[in-house]
Amino acid sequence: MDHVATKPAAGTADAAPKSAAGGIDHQPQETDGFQLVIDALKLNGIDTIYGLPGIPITDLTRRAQADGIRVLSFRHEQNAGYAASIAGFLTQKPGICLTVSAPGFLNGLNALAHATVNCFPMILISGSSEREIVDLQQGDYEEMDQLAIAKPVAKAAYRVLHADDVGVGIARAIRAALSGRPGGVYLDLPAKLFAQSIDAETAKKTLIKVVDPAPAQIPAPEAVKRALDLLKSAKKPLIILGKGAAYAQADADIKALIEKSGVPYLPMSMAKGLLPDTHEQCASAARSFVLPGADVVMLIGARLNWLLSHGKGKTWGGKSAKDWGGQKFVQVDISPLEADSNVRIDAPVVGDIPSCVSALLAGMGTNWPKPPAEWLSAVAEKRNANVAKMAETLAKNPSPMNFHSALNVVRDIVKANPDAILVNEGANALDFTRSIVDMYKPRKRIDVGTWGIMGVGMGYCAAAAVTTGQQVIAIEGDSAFGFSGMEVETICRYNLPVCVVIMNNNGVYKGTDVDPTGRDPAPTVFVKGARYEKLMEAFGGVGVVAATPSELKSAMEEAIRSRKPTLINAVIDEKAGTESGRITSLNPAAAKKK
Ligand code: ADP
Ligand code: TPW
Ligand code: MG
Repeated sequence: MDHVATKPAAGTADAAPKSAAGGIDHQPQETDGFQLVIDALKLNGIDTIYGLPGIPITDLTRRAQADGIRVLSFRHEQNAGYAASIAGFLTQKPGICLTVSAPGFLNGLNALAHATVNCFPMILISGSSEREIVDLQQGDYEEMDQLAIAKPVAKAAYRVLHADDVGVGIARAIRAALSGRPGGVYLDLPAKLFAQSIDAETAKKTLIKVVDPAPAQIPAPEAVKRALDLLKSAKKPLIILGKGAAYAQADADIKALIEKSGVPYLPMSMAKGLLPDTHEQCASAARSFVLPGADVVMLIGARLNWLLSHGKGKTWGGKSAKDWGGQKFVQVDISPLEADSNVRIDAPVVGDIPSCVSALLAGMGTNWPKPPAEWLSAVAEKRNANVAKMAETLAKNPSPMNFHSALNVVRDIVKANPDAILVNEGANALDFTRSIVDMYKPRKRIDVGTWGIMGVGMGYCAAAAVTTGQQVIAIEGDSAFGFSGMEVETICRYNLPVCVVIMNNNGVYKGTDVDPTGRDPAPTVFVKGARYEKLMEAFGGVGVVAATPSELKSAMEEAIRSRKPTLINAVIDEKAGTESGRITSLNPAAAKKK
């Protein structure tokens, strides 16, 4: 296929004149910056752009669409950016977010930073103003030195000034986003670039189809052996799977590694479902037992950041907040800088996860010893006790509905629809969903990620629906939903199979706070009994209020049956939540409040 579409050189008629013989005359054909960007993206298999039009990229969105790229237009760039970032996670292709200059760029920047922090491949492409005017600070329309501002939050940042550099610019952006540890890349395209004309034949030669954009990184045999020796020596081993393992798409080998080793494993939030959460080796329900109890821990695509209490302190059995719990760590990661970031890593295995996991599997041979039965039965006992305790709580049917009784319904719906993608954000709405709703397949749970940010919700829903074609179920705190709520119009416009469930407890964490002075609503509360479902109805989707588990169940079932955009306003007891969900301890004011 010829990827360089051409247009007649300026001054010629639209249709090229026929020669006497009936063939096309060989006149020089020209192309332009707009077209080269589109051609370069298509040449590299990029089929979707998430963006928001305006000067100078409006025609880029139109022409990309006309050329067969799917262009999803959002109501705010932040949501387009989050969509692009998670498209990158789900597909291993960089998600593309396209914005206008200064304010549009800044709106997209949050998502670029998010992609970098979460190790998702994404490219933020922003139009920008005239370089000469920006650099002399002469006050151009939307003047801003965008490249400089993007750099600190991007894995890489580039600017293309000339049409014959578009091919290199896009190739570098793709390589930077995908190779090694994936991340967010910024590509600055000044307005003048788009209008530049260039001979089409010459231009075609400048385009680059990136060869092997995420090259395998094979771990050293001695690193693999060191890791296996350590794991074999363990009396109480544990494996932790992170979202890097989910991203890597080495699902069969990861399952084989876990099962061959017999080691209990903990999935981090977005690694849930790599193996079904109901797997007998899954230790999620015994988390606070296995973390301090383990003697050797193998991390696969998971960082020892705050989400794992930095590998030390009381969570890990240490005596005080910074005290080491005594665990030895194996860390499988593509980034050679990750080891020793928080505690000593005794066996770093640096490489891409598919290569590392297959090398580990090969090294384990055929008669790998199972971990001591004592450890396995202690973990199983703890897990079973906690599961039984949770089942009791879930079986209760309080009025008004609480998080547990509502999520008990969601849990059954997800079990019956294991291919559906679950989007999740909020505080209590996040923490309870993560622990109550089991996942059964890889990359089916996408959430607030490394920063614990609110606002990913509707962008994630759109990208998940578009990239996978699957039903999407979003479990949203009422506050969390508000950050991207206007995108229900986008979801309706593209008629995406998204069912949004708002856990509506009238506020951030809960809805009961009051202003001690009596003047205003408290900072954490919203309008009581807000009718979020009407927002969906405003754009032609289905809105439902669910005040009981059975109402929630039938509304969710109908949404999944019809695949219509649906918003269910699940009325939750406003007293039900706790401050900051499960991370109250990170709150500096929390101690004072008591
Ligand atoms: P979680 O939040 O689930 O614990 P993190 O985002 O902290 O996961 O960690 C993901 C890790 O996975 C990062 O350190 C990243 O370098 C690593 N990673 C991402 N992709 C790959 C890959 N293909 N191969 C190896 N490691 C990867
Ligand atoms: C971009 C701080 C963490 S959780 C949360 C906020 C505002 C909302 C919690 O209320 P919600 O959930 O969603 O109703 P629930 O079930 O507990 O009532 N701004 C950003 N990110 C974060 N994390 C915050 C603010 C925050
Ligand atoms: Mg709330």
